[in-house]
Amino acid sequence: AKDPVHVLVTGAAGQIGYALVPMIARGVMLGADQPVILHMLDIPLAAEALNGVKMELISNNQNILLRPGVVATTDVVEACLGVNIAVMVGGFPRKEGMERKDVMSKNVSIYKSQASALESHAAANCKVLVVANPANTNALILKEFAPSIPEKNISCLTRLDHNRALGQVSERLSVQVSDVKNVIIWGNHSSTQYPDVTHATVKTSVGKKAVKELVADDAWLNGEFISTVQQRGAAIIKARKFSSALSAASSACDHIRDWVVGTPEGTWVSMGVYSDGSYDVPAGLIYSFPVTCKNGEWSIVQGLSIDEFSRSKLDKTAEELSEEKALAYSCLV
Ligand code: NAX
Repeated sequence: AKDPVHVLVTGAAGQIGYALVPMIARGVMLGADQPVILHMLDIPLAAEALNGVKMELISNNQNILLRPGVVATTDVVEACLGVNIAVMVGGFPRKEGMERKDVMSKNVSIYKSQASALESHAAANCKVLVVANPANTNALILKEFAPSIPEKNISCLTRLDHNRALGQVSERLSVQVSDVKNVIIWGNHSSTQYPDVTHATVKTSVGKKAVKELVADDAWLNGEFISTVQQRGAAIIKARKFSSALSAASSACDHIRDWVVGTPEGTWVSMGVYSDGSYDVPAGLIYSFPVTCKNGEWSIVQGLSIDEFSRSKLDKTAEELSEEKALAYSCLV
């Protein structure tokens, strides 16, 4: 039998946590043959709710992967002990009337301290996925304060946006979403993100076709398509009165699974990763790029053509991330 993998979920008593932990327990993230030990962290205010989640997991006999155990705690050190994969969902939400700087400051202090706990107590080569907003900048702070975790191991979630873009194309063309591939989310997980279909394709009965050619409506692709993907999170809040949870949880599983198991040949996905200056994106930002994964490592897809329209979109979202970075650093002093 395989050795169990320790998976940390922070904010596990929250909405996304409640959708995510059963998925992990059922093998959606790492496969049905991979035993998992779940480490669930939340704050003292949510301790009772967290314990309730633990009770539900334990009473669900189908959760065979959980037999080795569930850790539910409000102690960040206990939560981080020996973790191989950390999914950081806990954070401070923006509340009505709060300044951007105040929200940033709360999250900077959370991610600074959780970085230190992971740095000291996680397993060597721990992979980190930050989901909590501002996801890219929280990941950057985590990277800064966990210097012994390789920067290649720290990422943020833009796979939900990627999946939303695939979904929009599949609806528009009335094709299976699994036949659509190679959309790209560039930049920030915010409304400045750039969902790009320039290189996206659809599998058809007569071979692979470009999405641009099949849709044949640049006004839609450069307009409504982009804004729908950018605004999808807000639309779901409006409809559901809560933010997206099941799609966020399922995308987090997609992100980790592809990272660990590898992306299929000829397919790339979007991940927020530490920029090395590819595509003239400033180095030192956590920015969403097209990546392929192999042997547990991602690499940025190189050599894609970027037209003028795309260039300005890539730059705009980079600018926002540079501003967020400056704001985050101003909270540290
Ligand atoms: P909830 O408010 O339901 O849950 C958050 C949980 O985090 C709460 O239980 C809270 O007690 C806990 N928490 C707060 N501070 C903590 C700390 N220091 N340590 C551990 N736990 C802590 O929010 P939910 O809807 O689950 O969303 C979680 C985060 O995901 C939010 O920041 C949200 O903005 C972000 N999202 C990111 C997405 C992405 O694609 N990157 C999409 C979905 C989601 O909006």
